[in-house]
Amino acid sequence: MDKIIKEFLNEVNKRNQNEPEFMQAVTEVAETVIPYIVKNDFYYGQNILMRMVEPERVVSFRVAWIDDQEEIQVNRGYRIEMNSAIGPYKGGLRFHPSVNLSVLKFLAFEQIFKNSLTTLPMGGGKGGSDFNPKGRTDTEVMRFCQSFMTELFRHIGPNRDIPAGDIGVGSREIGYMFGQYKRLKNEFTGVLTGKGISWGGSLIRPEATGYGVVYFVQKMMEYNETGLKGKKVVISGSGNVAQYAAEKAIQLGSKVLTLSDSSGYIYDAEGIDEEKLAHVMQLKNIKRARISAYIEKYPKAKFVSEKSPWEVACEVALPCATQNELNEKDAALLISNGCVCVGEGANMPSTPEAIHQFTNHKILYAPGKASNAGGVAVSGLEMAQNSLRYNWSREEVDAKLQSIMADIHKSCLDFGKEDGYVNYVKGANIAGFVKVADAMLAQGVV
Ligand code: NDP
Ligand code: 2IT
Repeated sequence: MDKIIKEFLNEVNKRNQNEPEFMQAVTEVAETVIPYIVKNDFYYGQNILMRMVEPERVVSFRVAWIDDQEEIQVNRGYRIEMNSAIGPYKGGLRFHPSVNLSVLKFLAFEQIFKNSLTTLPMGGGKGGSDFNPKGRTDTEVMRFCQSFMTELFRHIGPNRDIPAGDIGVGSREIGYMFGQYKRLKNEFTGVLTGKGISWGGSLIRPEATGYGVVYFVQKMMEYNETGLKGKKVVISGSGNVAQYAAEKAIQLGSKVLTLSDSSGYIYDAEGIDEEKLAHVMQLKNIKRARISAYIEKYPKAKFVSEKSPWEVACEVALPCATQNELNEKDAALLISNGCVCVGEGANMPSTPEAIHQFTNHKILYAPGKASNAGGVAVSGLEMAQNSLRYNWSREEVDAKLQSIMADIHKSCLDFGKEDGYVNYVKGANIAGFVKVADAMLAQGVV
């Protein structure tokens, strides 16, 4: 088996040189899905995984715009249309200086499996730009978004490809891009998700990824006959996903000890409560400040610069910042300090070595494509509401989100049970694969 996997990965690597993040995501899937394919005549011999790792289409384009100093800036924009077997391409847009082809291909590839797990009809895609919104004024961000959409608009559409937010793309950016799309097409459609409530957005979409992570973690804990109440929770990041993961964890009675950004982390031993979290949201979303500003209002907390929060003892860890932010050493430290559960809010935040630590020690570990699927799931619900020309209440959307997260948990159990342990990586990868592979095989050699 190892030989078959190795040969497959060598072949993929030959075609995708210098794409380490993409190869990392493909390797994790290949290691769990190839043994399943080999055991199942229906999938064997169809070159199905090789077809899945090849994007259906990659678009790369110039984004030129003028900054406030009247300097001409040039960025690169992308859209990776990875797989449309079960629905139109769906996935976020990331604006961050680290964005490149490898990062977006890994995200688009993960998105295929994640979207399949949601049970909703969405294919996989991802896009973005190496534009850095940090420190830019609102008008600069608007001009960038308008220029970006002036090219992207011809590749997307409500039945073709429906982008949303990701790192660096929140409601402000979605608004500017939606406005430009509407001008260019003269059509008011659900072409983006994460829209504002008064112009086609869904209630609970801002909360969905973070809430979904915590609903999933709660399911894992319940399966192990425990729960989140009273548990110490360590969270990285302080953006959209981290904020709402913290909110739901607090609501369910756990003690949230940390939040972070790329400069370091804050540790509040008394716990970040709802009032403190409201202050964080004000700092991050309105003032666009750094997380270190937290200690100005709460001086009993401490700010630890240039470090990640995995050194803080906890029962539950929720990495909600970015890829490869939790390495083998961090994983070993978490486990030796008593961590029993890791739920990924970010995409691929744990390195392969860290994942081996979690699975070797048999602690509960959920990969992002399962535990952070709540965001895209509610995006799917936003698309459904746009098509219906109707809005569901907060309670209705939240109930659907909870039921989708419970279904994803069940799919992971169906395919991931291994003598007394649930391997959620295997469960998520195989469950996600089966639906997409079945659709591709039914559609001929595509
Ligand atoms: P935001 O832009 O709202 O927040 C990102 C957070 O992560 C910030 O605190 C940021 O800190 C930190 N961060 C980003 N890059 C780095 C880095 N290189 N090193 C350390 N910290 C970093 O993004 P989201 O909260 O939306 O996204 C967070 C993660 O969740 C991403 O992996 C994303 O792909 C994933 N995700 C998001 C979904 C969504 O619906 N938004 C859905 C599913 C997954 P700083 O400000 O210093 O950069
Ligand atoms: O990684 C993700 O799932 C997202 N950034 C959300 C994608 C979406 O279309 O809502």
